Amino acid sequence: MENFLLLILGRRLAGKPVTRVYGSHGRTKRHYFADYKKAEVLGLEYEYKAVNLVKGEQFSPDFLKINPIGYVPALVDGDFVVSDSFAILMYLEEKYPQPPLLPSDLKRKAINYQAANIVSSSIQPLQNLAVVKYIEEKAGADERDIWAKTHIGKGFAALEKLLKDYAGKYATGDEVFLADLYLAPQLYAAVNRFNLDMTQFPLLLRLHEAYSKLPAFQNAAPEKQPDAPSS
Ligand SMILES: N[C@@H](CCC(=O)N[C@@H](CS)C(=O)NCC(=O)O)C(=O)O
Repeated sequence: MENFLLLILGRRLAGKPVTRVYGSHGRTKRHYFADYKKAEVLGLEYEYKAVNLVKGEQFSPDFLKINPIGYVPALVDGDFVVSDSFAILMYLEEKYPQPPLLPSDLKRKAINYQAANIVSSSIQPLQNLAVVKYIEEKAGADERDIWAKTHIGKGFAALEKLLKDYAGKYATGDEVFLADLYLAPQLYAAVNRFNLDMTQFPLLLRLHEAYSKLPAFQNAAPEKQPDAPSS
């Protein structure tokens, strides 16, 4: 497909204004589904536009107009455009405050920010498509895998320690909050894409299992996206 704009997939409500989310099913790279996960939790109708990262559609002139850095996710709400999962989530949070994405307790809120940032700043960028592709080209597939597992493992070891005093059914209690939205796709990637040995991270493994039982998370899984390969 030449032009991602032609890939109008996902749900639409005829005649109703819709929020549009640009994303990727993420079969071969990180699964940042937090953006539309939030929409799934809220039950918002949105139109999903697939951007094929392996084919480089993120660098097409049309997509670069939406997000000049060439990353998904991006959100278009009417004539407003915003990119980066954190900015998208905070925008949706303020626009639709219920159910809240953060706990009211100050300290738990801070732990949510910390966990989300460990994923988005200290894990995900090190295993992003462009990075692992570069390492594979320079040093081969084995080095690529070692690199990815090392950096995911380092972040997971920190998260395992951080969350042990806060976790309930989910990362910071018995409700799904911001930290869970970041952890779920990172755990999914670690298990399904990088085959990380999760026995070292029993708390995170338990959270991964808990997320897999939630319908909103199931709907946001890469294989459920309209552009997921059938095999
Ligand atoms: N900080 C950004 C990171 C976005 C990002 O790295 N997106 C990846 C997919 S998960 C991407 O578009 N990669 C394309 C590439 O590496 O060329 C966010 O949280 O939205």
